[in-house]
Amino acid sequence: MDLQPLYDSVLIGDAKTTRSIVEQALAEGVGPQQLLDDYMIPAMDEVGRRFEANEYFVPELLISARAMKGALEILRPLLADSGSQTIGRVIVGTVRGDLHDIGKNLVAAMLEGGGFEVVDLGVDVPPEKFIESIGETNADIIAMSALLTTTMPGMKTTIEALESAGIRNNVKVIIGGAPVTQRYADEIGADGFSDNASAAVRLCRDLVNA
Ligand code: B12
Repeated sequence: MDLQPLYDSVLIGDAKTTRSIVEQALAEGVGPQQLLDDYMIPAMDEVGRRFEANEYFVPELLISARAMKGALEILRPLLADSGSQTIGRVIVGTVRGDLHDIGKNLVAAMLEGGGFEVVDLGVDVPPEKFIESIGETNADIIAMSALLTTTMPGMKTTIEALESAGIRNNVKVIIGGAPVTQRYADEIGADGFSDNASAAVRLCRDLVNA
């Protein structure tokens, strides 16, 4: 099956076509991970490149994101469908001021698929909410996402808040999102970083020694 139209439909934000190609590809036996890695994520990267080059503007970003999210609703249960038992609990969230959630949702879905229980706090999550959630869930790991250079400092603030609350040693912290780097993770004292959702699962497994 030629899947180039999947790339094109995310790129132009055609949600209906995106969903129907995904459904058809799955029915023909194409794996959900391949659809994401080879077509859908590259299309979002191209959306970002066009935005940077002033060829796309916010409305185009929004409609491409809507197409991506619609198809992710179909893929998410498949990514999560591993049937394995819980090996740890992870709180995921996009930091304060940041509304980007496609990458965060992918990380959450892959973690569920990798056998973790996921508590998803959504987007625009302030440090207090991460801390409150540790108390409520007794999670092993906090996974923070940021897509804006202006919101990345929220990761540092959250780690500082964990320290002030005296619970920094009770929980591992991992970070990610397009502008985030290993260097930044080291700088703010995070326990791990990865630039993609599959590696995030390996990272969490290492951190809980699973
Ligand atoms: C879609 C999109 C939007 C959508 C978001 C919709 C949604 N529900 O998420 C909308 C239209 C709302 C949007 C808004 C804005 N956006 Co925007 N957006 C994007 C775009 C095109 C794609 C992001 C995306 O979904 N990528 C696909 C996912 C799969 O990739 P990802 O998020 O990087 O995630 C992967 C990894 O990073 C990693 N990962 C992610 N999180 C985590 C967490 C952990 C713990 C780990 C381990 C790994 C990990 O795993 C993921 C899967 O492999 C990017 C460009 C880009 N290429 O990044 C710009 C981009 C992020 N946006 C940008 C900007 C400027 C904005 C706005 C300020 C625009 C405006 N003027 O209003 C607003 C800000 C709104 C806000 N307050 O958050 C800039 C940021 C520039 C900067 N340096 O800060 C970018 C880079 C575009 C650009 N090139 O200029 N945006």
